[in-house]
Amino acid sequence: MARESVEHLDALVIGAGVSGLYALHHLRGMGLSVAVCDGAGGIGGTWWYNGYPGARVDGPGSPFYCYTFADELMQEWDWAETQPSQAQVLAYLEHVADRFDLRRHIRLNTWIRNPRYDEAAQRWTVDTSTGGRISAQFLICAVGALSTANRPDIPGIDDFAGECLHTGNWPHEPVHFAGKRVGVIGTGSSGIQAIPEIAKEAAHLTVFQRTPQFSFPARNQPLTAAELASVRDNWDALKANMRNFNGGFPWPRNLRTAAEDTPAERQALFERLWEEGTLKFIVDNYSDLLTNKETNGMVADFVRSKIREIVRDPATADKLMPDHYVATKRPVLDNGYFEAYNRKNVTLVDLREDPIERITPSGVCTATGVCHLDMLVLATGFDAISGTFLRLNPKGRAGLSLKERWRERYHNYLGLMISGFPNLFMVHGPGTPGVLYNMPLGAEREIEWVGNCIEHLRGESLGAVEATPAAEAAWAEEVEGIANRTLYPLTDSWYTGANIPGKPRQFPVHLGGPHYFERLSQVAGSGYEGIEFEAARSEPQSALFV
Ligand code: N01
Repeated sequence: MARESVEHLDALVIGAGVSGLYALHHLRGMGLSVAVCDGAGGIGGTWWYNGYPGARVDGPGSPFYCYTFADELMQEWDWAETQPSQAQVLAYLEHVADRFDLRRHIRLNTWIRNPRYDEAAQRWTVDTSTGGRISAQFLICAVGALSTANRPDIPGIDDFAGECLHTGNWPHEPVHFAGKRVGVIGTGSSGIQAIPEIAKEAAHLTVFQRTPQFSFPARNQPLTAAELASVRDNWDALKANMRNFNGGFPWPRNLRTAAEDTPAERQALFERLWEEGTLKFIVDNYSDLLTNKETNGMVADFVRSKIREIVRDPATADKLMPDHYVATKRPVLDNGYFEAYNRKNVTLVDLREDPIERITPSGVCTATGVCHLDMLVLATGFDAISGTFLRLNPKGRAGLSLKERWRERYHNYLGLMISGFPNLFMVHGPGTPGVLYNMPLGAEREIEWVGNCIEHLRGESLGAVEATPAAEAAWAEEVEGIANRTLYPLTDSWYTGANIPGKPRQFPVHLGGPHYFERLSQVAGSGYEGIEFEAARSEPQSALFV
């Protein structure tokens, strides 16, 4: 390709989801020339891809899954439900893109390929799927923590003759279940949201469950005008609380431990939280839920008793009994999941006692027989957190690929930088609070820090910025040290990488909540401890794009 055809930018953002949209807004606002490329046909990232029936925000409640950078967004956008649907969140992101004139710097249907660092130029070069080549001083990987769908390696899966859809890559055309025999493999958040909706329409639904899940009532309901007005009136205080409280939502956690209450008080708390619904069942539960096996066991017993109350057939209820520590797999919220098993057209197959042997053109063959199906829905999750960075596989100093660098561990500093990969920043990468924090708010805060770091570099006329290996080692100890004080690492989950065969086992989420962001401030305030800046080797390339 001719040298002249290379486009020069200050920053290239990969991904037009929640993080990429804000990265564009923030970095462009700093005066940088920025473009966003995304392989999808629309903006929204995760919210563009996951349009399966029942998909909705499964956090502690609306309208706090949102950006905070512009107050007018909260004042102008009418959130309609306490657990907004995928369509509502996508519409909100479309509104943000229009409101802040982001679209002119976003290129859709454009995959980034072969990112490589040029040590002499101190810049990244990438090829695009549309035949272009871009050179950028900074590469911002806003590629998503749950964006590489996990298609299970079940023998015969490609032979299935009916429609085979993955929840994480759902078609944008209407999908019809009426009159069909549908199979769903997977009972994580996506499967549990989709199952009650598919059951309402399908002739028959067979659910293939490998691990039973703890799921709590979402209790989705309309957000009233009075509730929204109250949030708007108190937005400054609520916004401050979102930053101060664990998880990035504006409610303090319950500070009591289970041992401080009597059995009757504990039962009353669990009942109240169950009735209230939303992820508050976890957030407002006892503070030692995730550190004390006994407390966790009490909560587990309570949820199991609720499953038995809801599911009428005792044999089906038995199969639905979860046996891991509550909330050490991502807690699930549902709108009628357990109730769906009371329908005549829903069957549960417990893969622990009746494993899938293969998929045939006509259905799923388990140890005990064949289940004939017209449609198969794979709700089998994602190669989470590290997966999409590895798929991008940037090549840093001396051509070292990320796949080689991360062969055994996801080395990183602050979850934002990787030694050997100068001028590359991750958003919601391994080592950030990412998936266990309010993701739009977390993205804003991570990107603000990245912006400050870039401003520092440019202010000092430096050319490159890079984490040191020593800082990475200390960071790994910090992240793991916090995780090891909890029950999380004891469970096989997508957090630990156990859902992907061959993936290194590592708990890559910083569980410090607001403490993580204090650490970011400390690092910047100390003159970027753990980070090396390199003198500029040449005059900055003039930006050809504004
Ligand atoms: O994926 P999952 P998900 N054979 O990995 C099973 C977020 N999210 O898409 O547990 C049979 O949780 C697997 O079984 P097991 C949220 O953070 C947010 O549901 O590994 N089964 C499991 O049951 C969530 O946690 C929203 O034994 C197989 C399921 O498939 C994350 O995304 C909505 C299998 C996968 O569950 C991922 O959720 C939805 C196999 N070969 C999701 N392979 C919001 O609304 C896997 N499974 C914000």
